[in-house]
Amino acid sequence: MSPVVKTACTRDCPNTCSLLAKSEGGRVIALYGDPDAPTNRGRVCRKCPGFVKRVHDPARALRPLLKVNGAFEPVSWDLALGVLVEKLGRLAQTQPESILYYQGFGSRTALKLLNRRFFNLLGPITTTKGTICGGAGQGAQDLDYGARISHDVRDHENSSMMVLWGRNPSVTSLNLLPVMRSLQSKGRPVVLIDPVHTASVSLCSMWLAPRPGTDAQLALALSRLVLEAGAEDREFLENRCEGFSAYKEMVFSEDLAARAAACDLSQEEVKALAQTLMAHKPVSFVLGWGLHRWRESQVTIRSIDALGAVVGSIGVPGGGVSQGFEEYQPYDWSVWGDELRPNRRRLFMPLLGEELEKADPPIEAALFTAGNPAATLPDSRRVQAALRRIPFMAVSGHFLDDTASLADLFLPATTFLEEDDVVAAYGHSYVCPVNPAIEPLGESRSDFDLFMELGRRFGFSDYVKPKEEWLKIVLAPTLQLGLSLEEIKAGGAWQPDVPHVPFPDRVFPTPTGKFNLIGEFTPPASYDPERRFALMSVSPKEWLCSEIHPFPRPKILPVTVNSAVAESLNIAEGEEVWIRNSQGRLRAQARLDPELRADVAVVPRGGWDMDGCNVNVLTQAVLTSVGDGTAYFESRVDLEKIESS
Ligand SMILES: Nc1nc2c(c(=O)[nH]1)N[C@H]1C(S)=C(S)[C@@H](COP(=O)(O)OP(=O)(O)OC[C@H]3O[C@@H](n4cnc5c(=O)[nH]c(N)nc54)[C@H](O)[C@@H]3O)O[C@H]1N2
Ligand SMILES: Nc1nc2c(c(=O)[nH]1)N[C@H]1C(S)=C(S)[C@@H](COP(=O)(O)OP(=O)(O)OC[C@H]3O[C@@H](n4cnc5c(=O)[nH]c(N)nc54)[C@H](O)[C@@H]3O)O[C@H]1N2
Ligand SMILES: [Mo]
Repeated sequence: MSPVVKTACTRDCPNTCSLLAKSEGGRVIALYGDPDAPTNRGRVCRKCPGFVKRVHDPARALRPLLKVNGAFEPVSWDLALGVLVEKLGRLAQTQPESILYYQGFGSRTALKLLNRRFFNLLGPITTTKGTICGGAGQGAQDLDYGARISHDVRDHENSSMMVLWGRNPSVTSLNLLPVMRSLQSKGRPVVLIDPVHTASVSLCSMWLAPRPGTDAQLALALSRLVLEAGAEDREFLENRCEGFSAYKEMVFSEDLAARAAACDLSQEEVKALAQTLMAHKPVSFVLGWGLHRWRESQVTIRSIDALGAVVGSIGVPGGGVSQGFEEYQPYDWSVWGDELRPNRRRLFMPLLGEELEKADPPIEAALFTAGNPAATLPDSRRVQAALRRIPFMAVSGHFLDDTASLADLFLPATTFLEEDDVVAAYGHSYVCPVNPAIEPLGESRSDFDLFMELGRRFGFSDYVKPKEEWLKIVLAPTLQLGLSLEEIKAGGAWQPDVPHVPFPDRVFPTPTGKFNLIGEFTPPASYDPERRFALMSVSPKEWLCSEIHPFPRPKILPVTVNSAVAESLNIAEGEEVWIRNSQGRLRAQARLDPELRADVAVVPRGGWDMDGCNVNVLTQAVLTSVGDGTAYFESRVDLEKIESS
């Protein structure tokens, strides 16, 4: 009989689904949902079967490769590590700041805390700051609540209404689908707010498509209608909030007509949503990461937090403005070892191209793990040019993607199906086992094995420890709460210290103990207003970020636009178009959707530059003003039919 192991998906996705992996003769032959897991309960998403193919894809790079005269040649691990240790060792002695470590978002398991520890032991090297994922939301909620703490996914069943705001659960949040269905079966509305006509629209009871980036106006309009009706949570606003009078003044500074016009919704739509909010309490607001990708994301998110306060959602069962969980919550963060190097240099990840150009001293050697910055960072051509200038670049990954192909040294990494680890989630609070379904393929090595070997070669004797010992150290805070590693490894467990309902006493970890209401709002100016379309590079259903696999990778980027707008531009379904802006242009294939807003062009994110599918050729590198996130969606474009000659 083929062995079956319990494991979990470690891909960068909020669901962190518990899985069963079946193998035969060193191959994974099936991967499916663990029916015993309380999170995904046997379900998996469209990406899951692809992971098996990805692991065994003939294109996977399974040997260390060294670039000689511009071409990769297979070398032994011993030689590869020798080269890496020589470069890092020499620079660590002379100018540690000229070493860069870049840890991507590809995999954030417990043992991956040790990657950064190695570099902290090595010296005051350069690393990154800021994020290309969810920093803006975190920063915004820290301002309001003092800490970003979401309602447990199990608490959403207590909601009388759910508002999904800038989230696409049909693609990215499988675990929310049963809750959405269950609420609706009891007559409880599930509302979607998204400028894009996504696959989630048909799963919801109401859909509002505001002008992208203007959601704060909608939230303020809704607050005004609730306050005018006297349906607000006055006790909370007056006694548990800072800044109610300034907030109220801001809310009443514009009328409904002006706000509705600003977010390009009809007054009737806004009123209908306000009525629904007032008729169904408690409301859970569930935010997505789409909201984070605007320069002034914090205004949007803080306005939604404030709306949550107005309708009485804060600190009550079935309420909340939930945005995600701290995936490092179960771990002892001191393992990172950052206190060893408090003043080291950090380059902004969202601005990496420019940061590398300016770096003084310049980066001489870099190691990239679990990231594909040449494709996933904004303004990617500038990033690529800067990466090319790094004299020695090492990449640990799975495929020779846009980043790996620029490397001087490639180190083959294992996938999660070959790893022994533990993983927590940013979409729920269940800690999951990562158990190997198969032995590492080819010569691939886990990050853990790579870094332990580097530690050994550098003589970091306290660093080099067996895996189980490190797991117990990293997980110490959780194990102290009574869970055992054996229990986690046998199928997972809920984190004991995560509340179902945060802030139940309505006291907040802010300086005053009160919830901070946003008090200032200047409508953000559009970044590139003369261009017709907001370029919405959203999560594709079939793959995750740049981990495209293994069906022949698309060689042309699909772009979806409104049908009438396409017609006015003389563009028909399937025709080729240029998507262009001041940064560059990309060839794409038009898809038409009559229900899409007229001012958006929607493309899947994560495509590779070598396939001509990398949308980040066109995205500007702009930091969010709070949280050091990346304002990918500020970029605007025009479309133009490519006339066949
Ligand atoms: N299949 C699949 N799953 C994934 C991923 C993937 O690439 N593919 N990526 C993973 C990662 S890294 C993350 S961070 C999560 C992301 O999970 P989600 O946040 O659910 O996904 P996104 O597609 O990034 O954004 C969600 C929606 O936000 C909308 N949006 C953008 N701007 C605005 C705005 O101004 N207002 C409003 N109301 N909506 C807006 C977009 O149109 C989009 O449909 O998913 C994870 N899961
Ligand atoms: N235009 C646009 N761009 C975006 C976004 C957007 O909305 N629009 N969203 C952004 C978001 S939310 C995110 S999270 C980022 C993600 O961007 P990245 O951090 O670059 O992550 P991935 O694209 O998932 O690439 C991960 C790489 O690491 C490798 N890998 C996976 N697991 C491991 C491992 O355990 N060890 C090692 N050594 N390698 C591993 C994979 O093979 C893959 O090559 O993209 C961002 N880019
Ligand atoms: Mo992300």
